[in-house]
Amino acid sequence: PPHTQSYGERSLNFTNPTAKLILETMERKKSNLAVSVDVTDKHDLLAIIDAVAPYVCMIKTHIDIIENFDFSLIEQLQHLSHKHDFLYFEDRKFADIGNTVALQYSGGVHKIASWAHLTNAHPVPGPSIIMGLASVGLPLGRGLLLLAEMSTKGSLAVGEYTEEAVRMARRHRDFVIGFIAQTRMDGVGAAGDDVSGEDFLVLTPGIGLESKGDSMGQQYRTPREAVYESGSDIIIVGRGIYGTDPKAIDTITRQAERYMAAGWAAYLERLA
Ligand code: 6AU
Repeated sequence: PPHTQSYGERSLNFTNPTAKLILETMERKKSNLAVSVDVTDKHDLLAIIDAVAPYVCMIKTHIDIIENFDFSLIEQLQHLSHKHDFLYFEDRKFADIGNTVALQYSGGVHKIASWAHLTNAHPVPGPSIIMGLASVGLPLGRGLLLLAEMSTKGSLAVGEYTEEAVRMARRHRDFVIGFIAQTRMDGVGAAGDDVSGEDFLVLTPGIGLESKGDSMGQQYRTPREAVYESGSDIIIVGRGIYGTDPKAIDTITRQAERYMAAGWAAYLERLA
């Protein structure tokens, strides 16, 4: 089963170039940490990325929350990813018909497909959302994650919905490389199909070492609970790292180092 293989070995389980690059980067940097930098000022965004980048395999953005966005920011983001060897995941959570998501993914002011290696989508519209996004992303070698589960209290993405999300992904392995989920999804909802050797990446948000949640329904588990107990591949950490003061760069750097160590220790424990 994939979660007992090393990240490096698992790059051979995928044909999608972004999936391979993610796994090779994790192996090279010895990091299964993605930092979610949910700040609204582009200067804070760039400063935090520059500080945490040595400890991450991936930076997750919400590019539409940036107040002072202009396209030169994208060039600066790309400079940082080359300097520090990590990938970008734009957490856009597409959820519309194929034609609309293709336009949202390729166009507008953000031109997400031109710079984000990875993005995500809600499976709620059915397979057409994958077809729409793949029409833009596949020729560029991009990857897609489906939201099979959510970290929030009362999430509707459970049971049959989660299983159907996995079946949708299974039919589009060239583009859908994994899930936003709280547990492993290989073989879920297989119903007689041969899924031996199946490998999906599992990226898990809702990670915190101190807090158990926030006042708006977010729920946190530790890196060890996610990676060792639930078989997650990448931990996504936001406020646990950047806290409440985006200018406190030294604290942010120390926290990134700490979450990286916790995530990697849980992975080594899982392999052993
Ligand atoms: O660590 P936090 O709580 O500060 O931030 C978690 C980040 C946020 C959410 O938009 C995102 O992870 N997220 C997602 C994603 C990544 O798709 C899904 C989910 O179920 N829960 C969640 O928090 O940027």
